[in-house]
This record gives sequence, structure tokens and C-alpha cells, in this order.
Amino acid sequence: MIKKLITVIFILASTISIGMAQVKPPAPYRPVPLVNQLKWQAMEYYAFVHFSLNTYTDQSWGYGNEDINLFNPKELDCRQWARICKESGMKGIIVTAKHHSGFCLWPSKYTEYSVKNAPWKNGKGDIVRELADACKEYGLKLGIYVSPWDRNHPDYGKPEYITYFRNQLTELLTNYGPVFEVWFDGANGGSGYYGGANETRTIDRTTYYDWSNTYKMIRKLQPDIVIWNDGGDRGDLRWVGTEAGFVGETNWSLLNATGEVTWNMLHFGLESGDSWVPAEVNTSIRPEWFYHPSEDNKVKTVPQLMDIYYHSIGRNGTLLLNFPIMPNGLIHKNDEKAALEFAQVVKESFDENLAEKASVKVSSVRGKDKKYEARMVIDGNADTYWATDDTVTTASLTIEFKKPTLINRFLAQEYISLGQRVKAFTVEALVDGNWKEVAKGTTIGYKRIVRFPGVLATQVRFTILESKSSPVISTIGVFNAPVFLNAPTIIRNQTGEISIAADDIGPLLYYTLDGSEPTSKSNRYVSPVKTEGKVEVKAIVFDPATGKSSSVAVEKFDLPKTNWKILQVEDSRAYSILDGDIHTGWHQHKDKKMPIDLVIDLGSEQTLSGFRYFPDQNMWEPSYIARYEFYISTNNEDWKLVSQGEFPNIKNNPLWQVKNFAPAKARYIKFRALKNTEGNNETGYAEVDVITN
Ligand code: FUL
Repeated sequence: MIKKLITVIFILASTISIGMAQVKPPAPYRPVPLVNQLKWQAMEYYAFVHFSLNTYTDQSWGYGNEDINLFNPKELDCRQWARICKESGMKGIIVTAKHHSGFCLWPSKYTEYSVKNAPWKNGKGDIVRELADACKEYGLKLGIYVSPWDRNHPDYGKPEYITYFRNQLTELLTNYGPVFEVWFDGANGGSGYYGGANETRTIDRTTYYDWSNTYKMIRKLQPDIVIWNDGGDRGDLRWVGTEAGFVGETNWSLLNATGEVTWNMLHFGLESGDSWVPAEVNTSIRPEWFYHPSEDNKVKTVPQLMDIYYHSIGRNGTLLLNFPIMPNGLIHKNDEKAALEFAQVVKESFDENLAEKASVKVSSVRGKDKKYEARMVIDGNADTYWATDDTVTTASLTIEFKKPTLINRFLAQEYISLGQRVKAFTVEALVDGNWKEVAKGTTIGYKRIVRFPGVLATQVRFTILESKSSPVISTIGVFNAPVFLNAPTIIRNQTGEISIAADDIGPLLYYTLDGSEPTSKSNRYVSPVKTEGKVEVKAIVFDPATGKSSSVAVEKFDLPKTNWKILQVEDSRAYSILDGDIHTGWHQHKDKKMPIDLVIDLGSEQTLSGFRYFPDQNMWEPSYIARYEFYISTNNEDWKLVSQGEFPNIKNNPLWQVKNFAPAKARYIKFRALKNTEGNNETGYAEVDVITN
């Protein structure tokens, strides 16, 4: 009897202890982020401000000899910068404490080329100090951009400069409180003032700065910092290979610690990388980084900014958005307006996670332990997660709504403290009883958001198709974000194919080719449409979820340029001026001198009555043709001048320039540039077209 009792007690005890046995969390899948990188990643969105002496000379890069007396921002107010950033939902501000010109926004004791010798506040001012104070007041973190390249310093290129550079870094990282990020621009070496030497100096980017010792010094001064470096040793973060505001759809937060870094590695990360080096997407709210009055009307629009959002934060990156500061020391009202409206749309898009009101089920749970079950992805806690057993690398999660629910965005987050794992996933929606794939993707990482046309779904299924190791998902979200119903853009390429695009991925596109008004009953646009001859395309954006349409976009295309040849030019990139896309352009070689001709064979004789020119928008080398002559010929020998004159407001408004002339037959055209807006020999074209009778 006693023996029996002991056995029962033993069985009971062991059952209880099994029930309470802790299921171990998934082991980290290395490499994993450092604490500093985790904190930085969670910031998601922060600002750049570009301000320097070259703000006063309308330049992109100062040469290093700009007159200090120009620096007098009479209305400077770093609290205005901080307020705008805070209201925009940003978490920090990185300031160009020293840009390539070498001019310092703080009174460095190691140079005379700083605010201390400027008329501003009689040399008593310190912009880094004012910004540090403003950031503190607004609860923002401070970041510092210090250009390793210094076009002012006489010692640049010599070992002595490294001491100077480190002394300056020490000042910046000691005197202004905590600094979350330090930014070392990759532009390095070249022509400069260099204390009056006015010469070109080159350095070896891999050795000159002795980065490893500089890094040690930085980490000692600021243990919580992250280092961005595009110029030498791998830092804690990486550039994404473009300043246009997007990282690859596949985005691994990994690189190798040593060895070559190709453009692809920057843009997509390196799946097999041995180090955690996540992506920071840097772009400006205007075309340029520094302020240029001519760009006051070129501030990015909300749809453009939203696109950047989905292509940066929505693709496992952070977003570093730049505000150029005006000569008066303030952010322009147009930039402020765009940033605040952008923030509003982000808020409206992601405020309500519809998954939180639904029930969530998963294909399997790690050790069947409640700690890793499905609802962890909607508990609002970034530190809890849904996980599976170690051997599981495909899994699915299904969200069941109480009633059909309109959705157009899906969000997923991996618990990256344990590494980045997912390689491929799909999102399906149950619509009218049928499963339909609405989106698919590759990597997830810290955060991934996919867009799709609105659907009225009763369920959503997220399937992880492939993962490096068992998936660990901390957050899932489904949203019904506002969609933009701006009229679409319509382009035709050289072979006559029409492409139609909307600002937003949500809505659908419909078009007509016969001049009739498009409706949601017209042709649905899904892929480029081949057209012949002259054609008038009308298109709308239509949101099936609301039944609303955009205004109608209309484009009239002349004859396709199928057989056009650009003569006397070897460069195949020249054909981008015939591809119908105003965002791609080409410049004639710099060694040419005005007048510069562009000669095109149209392939057959036509009756011409005009031409159109769209200047290249390349912000680094403005090259809009301002005075021109236009010739036609039937044999490429005898030329007839049919139009000449100027494109009057092209500098401020570089859009389509249309010129008509008396109809005449021709097979060849010669577009001669006599003068550009910059007074140099740069000649850029985004598109060139003719008007036939
Ligand atoms: C570039 C620099 O050359 C630009 O002037 C700007 O500072 C940008 C953020 O980085 O490489």
C-alpha cells in the first residue's frame, strides 16, 4: 500500500514537473545585432540637416576657401528644426558639424575656419550646442556628421591631419552629451583649397584614417554610439548604394567584416555575411542636400515620401531624411509642410492594426509552449514572439476577422536579437471564400511592409516559405492605409510600349487608346501595352475598395521612335533620351565645347512641325539647354534651320519645352545647344521628341 502511494506521488510529481518544464528559447542564429544596433534600428526614422558655408554660395560642396563672413544665419533657430523633426515622428537629428569644405559649425579650438570667426553672434555662436540643447528639449537624439575629407585644411593628405581629425572628433563626442550616430561621408580626396595650396590631393581610403584606432577612440568616448562609414573600415551601419531613398527588396542586415563590398552587397546586404551591418537609407526631402532657392518647388510630395517610407522602413532599413537649412538658419515652410503631411499619412496608415481585433492561429508552436504562441505577434510587445521548434523552417499564421475587413498592407517583424532568418514569404487573403495571393516577399528582418490593392478579406494567411532557421516573429500587422488617387503617369518607350504607373500600389489602373474617357470598365492595365503610330492614351487610378477614381491622365504620343538612331555617338546610354522616361537622362561628353549637336536619324522621312525637349534632372550636373537651334535634313548633309531661340524659364521650371515650326519633310534632325543655364559645356537631355504634322 505504502509502496503504491509512493509510486502515485512519484508519477504525479513527475507529471507536474514535465508540465512546468521550461521550453528553451530559440538559440541565436548568428550574426546577431549589438545592443547599440538594436537601439538604433528601433529609432526607424530620423533627420539629417545640411548647413554650412556653402549654403551661402548656392553650392553642393564648398571648396574650402569660402568667405567666413558670409556665415550669418540671422534667424537661426535649432528649436524650429527640432520641433519639425519631433512633429514629423523622427527620433533624432544628425547635423553636418563639418562638411567637405572644412567649415565647422562649432567653435573648434583646432581651426580658425569655424563659426568662431563668423559674424554670426559675433563669433560667440555654436550651432552644435544649440542643436544639442534643442534635441534635449524635444526628446530627440543628436547625431554628428563629420566629413573625413577637409578641403580647407593645409595638412589634408598628410599624417598630421589625422591628429586634427581625431581632435575634432574628441571635441564633438565629449562636449555635447550623448551622440547616437557618427557619420563619415565616403567622398574623400580631390581638389581643394588646402590652406591655399589649391591642388588635388588623393589619399588611400583603406589606410589613411587608421579607422580601427579612430573607432576605438570613438567607442571609448561614446559607448552607445553607432558608426556609419562609407569610406573605409566597416562601421556598424551601411550605406545602401543610392541617395534616392530605397534599399533592395531583399535586404539582409549582413556583410562580411573584411573584403570587398560591391554595390549589390550595399543594396541587398549579403545573405552569407559574417557581421551584422544593417542598412540606413539616406535621402533628401529636396533633390539636393544643401539649400538652393531654385528647389523651393521641388520638395518631395507626400506620395513620393510614402514610397520612400515603404522602400526604406518597410524594407528592413532606417530612414535618414534630410532638411536643407536656408541661409537665414531655418527649415523652409514647404519642407515643413511636406514632412508633417507625410507624418500624418504614416500615422493614418499604421495607427490601427486590424490583426489585433482578430483571432490568430499558427501551424505550430515551439514546444507547444504558451510563451511562443500566436498571440505574441499582436500583443504590442516587441520582446515577445511566436516561434516554432528548431527543425521547422516553413510555417504559417492565419488571421481570422470577425467580419469581412478591408485591408491593403501587411507588416511583419522578426525578433532580430536572435538573428535574421526568413528568406521568402507570401501573404494570401480569403476573399469570397477563395484564397488569393496578394503579396509576396523575400527578407523580413526588423520590419517588412508590403502593399497590395485593397481586398475585403475574412482571413489573411502569412506563409513563411523558406527560412535559414526556425522563424521567430515578434509582430504581425494588417492595415487599411489611405491610398493616393493622383492621376497616373503614362510613358511610351522607344519600341512603342505604353507603361502606366500610379503613386500608390494599392489601386488599380484602367486606360483607353481611342480617346474615350476611361472608367473601371475600360482595359485594366497590368503590363506594358504595345502601340503603333500616333496614339492618345487616357488613364485613371481606381480604388476598388472605395469605388473612387483619380482624375484622368492624358498623353498624346507622336510616332514611335522604333527606328531612331542617335548619330555620331558611341555611348549606348544615350538611348535613354528616347526611352520615354523623364527620370533617365544622358549628358554629352564634357570635353565637347558649345555649340554641341545632337543628331538623330528618324529612320524614315516624316513631315515635321515641331520638337520637344525635356532637360535631364541630374542634380549634380545641372545642364539645361537655354539657347538652341533646331535643324532638319533629308540627307544628313543639307541642313535647314527651322527653329531657334531660348527656353526662357527652364532653370526654374525644367519641364517639357515645346517648339513648333512650319511643316517640312525630313529624315534627320539636329538639336544644337548654344548655351546652358550654367554657362558651361554640360549638355543634358532626359527626352527628345519630334512633332509630326
Ligand atoms: C554625400 C555628400 O557628398 C553630400 O554632400 C551629402 O553630404 C550626402 C549626405 O553624402 O556623399
